[in-house]
Amino acid sequence: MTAHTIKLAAHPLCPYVQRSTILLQEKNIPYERVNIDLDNPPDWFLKISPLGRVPLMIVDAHTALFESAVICEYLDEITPGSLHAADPLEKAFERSWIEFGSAMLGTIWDFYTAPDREAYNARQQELKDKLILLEAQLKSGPFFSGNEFHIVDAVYGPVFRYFDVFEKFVERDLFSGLPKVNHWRQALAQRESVQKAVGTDYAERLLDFVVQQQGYMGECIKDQRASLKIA
Ligand SMILES: N[C@@H](CCC(=O)N[C@@H](CS)C(=O)NCC(=O)O)C(=O)O
Repeated sequence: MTAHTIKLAAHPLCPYVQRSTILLQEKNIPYERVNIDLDNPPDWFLKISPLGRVPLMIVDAHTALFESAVICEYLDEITPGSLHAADPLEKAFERSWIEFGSAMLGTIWDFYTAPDREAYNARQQELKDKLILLEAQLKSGPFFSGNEFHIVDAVYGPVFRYFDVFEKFVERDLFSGLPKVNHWRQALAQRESVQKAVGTDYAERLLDFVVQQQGYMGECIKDQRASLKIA
């Protein structure tokens, strides 16, 4: 167990923060969490955060680490056992697909902020294309590289969580014809560390955030909420 003290500057919706908290939980590392208002960040955070982003991890009250990939690697290294493949090529392969997970988060953002139906459908097709690529990489499961949960799995837990919340607003066939992806998604949803990476109000908070973006999905959410009030 690490003897370091760890403070995590976080945000309740951030998928990159979720990666860090999943690692903290998987590796049983005690930490203090401080949520940051990203629209109005406190001065102490701005002083030590070079990019003004979360997650930011303060180790032993003096060293600020940023970028979730770096934070996850550090947490993995200071504790026994590794949540990476042991073989260098397999490890590099997992890291490549961690990068792909970040690209996917970019597409998810473009999707839920798409200004109109046409852009929304186009982004959804891009997501489907990415899911098809993922399907081709997966082995027998339940996790990305097999039986063991690795850092790459911590990256995709938050990715798939978006679609649990957006279920009513995506085409039914987004996840169809992808048996390995669906199996993996289910295994991640059942993992305690993945479940605990967000609060119980996550879904409502995320839907509110999407409405604030004033895109096509936001309008669909508003319509759905209005129809629920009438019914
Ligand atoms: N590449 C970064 C991305 C982190 C990131 O984009 N965090 C968002 C919240 S999810 C943020 O802090 N945004 C505030 C800003 O960019 O000003 C990582 O992996 O840690």
